[in-house]
Amino acid sequence: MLNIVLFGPPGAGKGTQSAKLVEKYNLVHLSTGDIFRANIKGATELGMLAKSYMDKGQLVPDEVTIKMLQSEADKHPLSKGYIFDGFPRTHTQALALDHFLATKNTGITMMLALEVDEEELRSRLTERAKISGRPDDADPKIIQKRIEVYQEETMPVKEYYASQHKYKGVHGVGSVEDIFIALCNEISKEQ
Ligand code: B4P
Repeated sequence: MLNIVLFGPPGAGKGTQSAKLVEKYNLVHLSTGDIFRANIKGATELGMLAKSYMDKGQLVPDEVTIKMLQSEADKHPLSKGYIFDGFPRTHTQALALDHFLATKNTGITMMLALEVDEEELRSRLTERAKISGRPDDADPKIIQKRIEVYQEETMPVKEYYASQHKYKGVHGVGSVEDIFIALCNEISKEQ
């Protein structure tokens, strides 16, 4: 199986690149952000809970996120592999993901990380706010909070995969196509 963690700060282009990668490699796309937003739209109990964190730029609690991710992954038992987009975002989530994949006799192949500077992130999210309708993009203070949460809670996940020699960083500024080619080059080294 090809199991990829697509990693990067808010607005790095995880969603953008995942869409292209799932098509090329025929993988199942699991985006925790997208699943939360679908639940918010459907006004489910999970959606209401997630919204209360997301609107403040905070992470949704691990327990809820992990349970939701596993139940979504279980809906695709015949998959050739997964792209985990925006998950894991904490060390606890990373451990849970390894444990979950081990029960299926598989594991993470690699972490692909989109490396983008803060200035560019702020500009992209502010731009996206004009069309996304996302409350977490609309307020510069919330964008700043998301970047800080990323640095404090999510960055340590990089070390977790780097220590297993699975971290592959890619420069995430440039055209969507050029970044996609760089990601594909990293994947081809593993195949
Ligand atoms: P996510 O939905 O994961 O979203 P994101 O980090 O904001 O964006 P992404 O990196 O996917 O950027 P995109 O491609 O859209 O998270 C939202 C929230 O959900 C989190 O803050 C958290 O509260 C919660 N959450 C999610 N997962 C969680 C977890 N595991 N645990 C706890 N909480 C969790 O790109 C951004 C913009 O840039 C777009 O407008 C795009 O068009 C543009 N863009 C992309 N590539 C570009 C390029 N090369 N050049 C210029 N612009 C580009």
